Amino acid sequence: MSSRYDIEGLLARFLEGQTAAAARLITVLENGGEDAEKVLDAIFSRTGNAYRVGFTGPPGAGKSSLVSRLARRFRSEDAKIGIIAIDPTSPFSGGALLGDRIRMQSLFEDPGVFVRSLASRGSLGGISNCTDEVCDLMDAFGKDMILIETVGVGQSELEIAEKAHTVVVILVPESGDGIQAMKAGLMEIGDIFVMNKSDHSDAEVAAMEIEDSIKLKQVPEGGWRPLVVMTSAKEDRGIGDLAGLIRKHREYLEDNDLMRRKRKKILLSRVRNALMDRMERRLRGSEEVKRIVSGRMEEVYAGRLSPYRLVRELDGIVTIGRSAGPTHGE
Ligand SMILES: Nc1nc2c(ncn2[C@@H]2O[C@H](COP(=O)(O)OP(=O)(O)OP(=O)(O)O)[C@@H](O)[C@H]2O)c(=O)[nH]1
Ligand SMILES: [Mg+2]
Repeated sequence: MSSRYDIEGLLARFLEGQTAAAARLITVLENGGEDAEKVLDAIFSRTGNAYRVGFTGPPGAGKSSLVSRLARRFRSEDAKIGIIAIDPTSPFSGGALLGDRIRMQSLFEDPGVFVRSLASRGSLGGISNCTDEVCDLMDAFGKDMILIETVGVGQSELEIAEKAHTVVVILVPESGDGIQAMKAGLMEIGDIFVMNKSDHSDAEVAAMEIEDSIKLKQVPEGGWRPLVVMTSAKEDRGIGDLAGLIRKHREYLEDNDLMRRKRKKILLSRVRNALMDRMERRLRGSEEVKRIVSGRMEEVYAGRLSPYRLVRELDGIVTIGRSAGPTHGE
């Protein structure tokens, strides 16, 4: 199969540190398929160094504003930063619901900050299908820290906990966010809770509510009890405190050998997912399976053959792996 891209050329320029090549390779990853796999194979040995921080919270809480402030802060300490902003796919949710959202792309002219938006899997928010892969690419590109912003509206954003070393949950004083956060399971995944927009009244009370619910949380001996910090991205306050807490959580993971364990866990689940993905693609693409299934369905409809029996028969007949189907993203 001929490639749409000059992968070798792009990789060579990527290894020279060319941002344009990195951006192009992310597009290759987003499109999936054999090209994406080729890229991932080539860069894998260079990954495993970047520290990933996930930011989640309700729409408009100030995630992008805070991530931008933090990125500047880390840059002043000379860290190379990658930012992944996961945007809702639907054009409808972009306007009214999200209001005057801050777009990060335009905020940075600094080549030490690499910003990329990815389309989310769900139309309201959550994670993108290729978050791990794009993190790998930024990691291999030499980024020390990767900041990932997801919109916390459903369940899928909880997956950020499997991709980030530290999860920061951003809440705002208004609209009973604290209660919402607990309901949505954010309480379980947050390592750090931020009460942003502390320039508004009620921020202190709201932060104390969060503190109270964290006190009730069961944390095993020697485990991490989430910390709370108040910030104002607008007035540039509390950013140093937040950066300090992220560092503290990182030290906790390092001191308890949790970084290595987390990496192993992530890699194991990636192998599982890639395997399932591949098997499914092959199965879907198999003409033999299609032919046999459609040929026998009348018997199933008539009640003479159970679905399970049909699948057992298929299991014996089909050699999964010979007929590769269309690859994902095509
Ligand atoms: N008063 C006040 N406004 C803020 C603060 N932080 C962000 N904002 C404003 O809140 C609005 C939303 O900020 P964003 O940073 O886009 O929020 P977000 O969480 O990234 O939003 P989505 O990505 O759309 O979910 C913008 O108008 C910001 O200027 C803050 O600390 N105080
Ligand atoms: Mg945002």
